[in-house]
Amino acid sequence: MATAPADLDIEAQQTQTDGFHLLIDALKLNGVETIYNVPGIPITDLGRYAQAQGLRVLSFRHEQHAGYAAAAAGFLTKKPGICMTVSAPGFLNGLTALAHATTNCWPMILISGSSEREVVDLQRGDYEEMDQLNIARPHAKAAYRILHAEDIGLGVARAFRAATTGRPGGVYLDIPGALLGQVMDEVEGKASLRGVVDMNAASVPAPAAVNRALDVLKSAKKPLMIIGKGAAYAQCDDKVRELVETLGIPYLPMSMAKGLLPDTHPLCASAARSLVLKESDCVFLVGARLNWLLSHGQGKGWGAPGQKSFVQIDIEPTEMDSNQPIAAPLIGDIESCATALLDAIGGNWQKPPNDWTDAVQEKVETNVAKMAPRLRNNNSPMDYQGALGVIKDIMAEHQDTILVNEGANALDQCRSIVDIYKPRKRLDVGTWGIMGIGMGSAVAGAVETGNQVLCVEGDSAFGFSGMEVETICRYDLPVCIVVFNNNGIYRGDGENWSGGEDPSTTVFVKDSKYEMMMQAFGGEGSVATNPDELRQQIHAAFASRKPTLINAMIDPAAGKESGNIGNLNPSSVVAQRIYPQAANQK
Ligand code: ADP
Ligand code: TZD
Ligand code: MG
Repeated sequence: MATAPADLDIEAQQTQTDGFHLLIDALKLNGVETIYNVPGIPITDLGRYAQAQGLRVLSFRHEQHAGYAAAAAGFLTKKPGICMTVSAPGFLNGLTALAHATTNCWPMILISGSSEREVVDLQRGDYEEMDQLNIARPHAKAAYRILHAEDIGLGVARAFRAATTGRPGGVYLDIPGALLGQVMDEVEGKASLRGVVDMNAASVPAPAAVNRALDVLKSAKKPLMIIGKGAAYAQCDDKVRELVETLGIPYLPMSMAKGLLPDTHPLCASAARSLVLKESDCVFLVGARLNWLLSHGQGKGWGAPGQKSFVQIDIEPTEMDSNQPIAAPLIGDIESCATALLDAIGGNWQKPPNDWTDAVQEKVETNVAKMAPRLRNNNSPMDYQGALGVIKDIMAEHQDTILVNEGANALDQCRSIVDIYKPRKRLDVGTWGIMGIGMGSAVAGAVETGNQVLCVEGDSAFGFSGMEVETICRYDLPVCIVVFNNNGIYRGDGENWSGGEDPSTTVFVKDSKYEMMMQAFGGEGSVATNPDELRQQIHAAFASRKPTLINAMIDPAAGKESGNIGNLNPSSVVAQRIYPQAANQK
């Protein structure tokens, strides 16, 4: 049984350990190397001791960004990313990121200190009082609280198992401050810890399901694969590639699956997206959900209703039929499913008819050729194509670079223009399309891989996490941030339709000097007014590997309202009548 330190005499203390060290050892036993953290009561010493015990503890300026870093680390490494926060407000700041991890099916553990249970539960008004466990529960895959030092091993094991096994997600672990100070016998304490065995346990599909899937795929004349970030997460890159190439089916990579196969692969149909979504008669989803990002598999862009049959690989059984009827569900992990499919195929597979694959290839070539000259302009101020033409070249030259991307136009255009060549090299706004993942993802990208990071950030998007530039400088990370500065959200030329003096709701201070934010902390800051300057400045940043921010001046009139998803905005019948300016501004 755990006891409070005051009850022990000095001699006994020599053979005791405490909650702090049991928790650190439990994390280490489960493979944790890095903690993304913001210190404060009651976890300040937990961070210090963890650092002293050989963990890398990176402190951020705001918990949300520590959390986004942990979420991205989960995606990149297939192990839970760990975020550590103080109670109530720190916890809530981190919770957004935990919900983001859960939504994206990434493993993450949010460890938050909490106040005195006895005081919180009677609502007596403790320092940073909050019933955190109950608040976390609906936003997490699982949520646990550890009350006794001897349960630390159990609680941590539960958290790792829940975060990783099956569909991954975010787990909340509530650590009342008093737990950290509890003591128990060191030998017993050590024996109470558990390392989770087979964390990402395989889940093998039933043979009948494999045969059914192959039958549906065989009967297709115009099949299409859609590969999602679940497949990138699964880290069975060679198997996925073998599956695509054996089947010979054109594929669309979802945003964070770009690079799982190089975007320049002959079967990549990204540049023929509209054609393949509309014309295909069978869609094979591999670690991708038919959610809003794919218009739920319906609507004009998907061709006539009932035209397609669906095959889907997913580790989560309830994903099947969540939007369209799935003719052949393959419930299992991607590696096991791909292996089973390839084994069942053996050497016996008839690739799809040439008229389909040729038509797709032709459309890809036409569209790529049409876009090419637009990416070569040297306009000043820049448009998105001119600036992204440079980024495209840089990513082709430096294929291990991790590209972090957020914004509206800055996101949508970058996703379609910039090719990715290797798996898990693109970190972006994910399933929610959130702004603010930028600097946290950049830190995780640099720390978890050691690779150069290049951030393409809308000026609004950057603002959500801009203060973490100090974090990037403090740890001297090889991060080059390009702020696409068009003076605002979507566009920088919005007007206040009341005629009043306040700026429009979507514009910022004109020509803001974002580069000075980097200079303030000792990094390199510069301004690029045309694509040639941008190229030169990114080359310099990559050569030095110094924290760099390039303020890239984009034409304020170049963007579209909400980028590619303006259609999701509700429309007002009154507006069309009384704000004639609205027509000019979109
Ligand atoms: P995207 O946004 O790229 O389309 P989603 O996040 O919508 O991708 O979908 C990812 C899917 O992958 C989720 O439904 C998740 O359950 C699934 N998934 C995650 N890991 C694995 C895995 N190892 N094997 C199979 N499916 C997985
Ligand atoms: N808040 C959060 C957390 N997520 C969001 N997605 C939004 C607000 C709404 N939003 C977008 O969807 S994109 C965007 C916001 C505020 C910024 C777009 O402006 P930008 O990019 O400067 O980042 P462009 O290049 O000007 O379009
Ligand atoms: Mg902008």
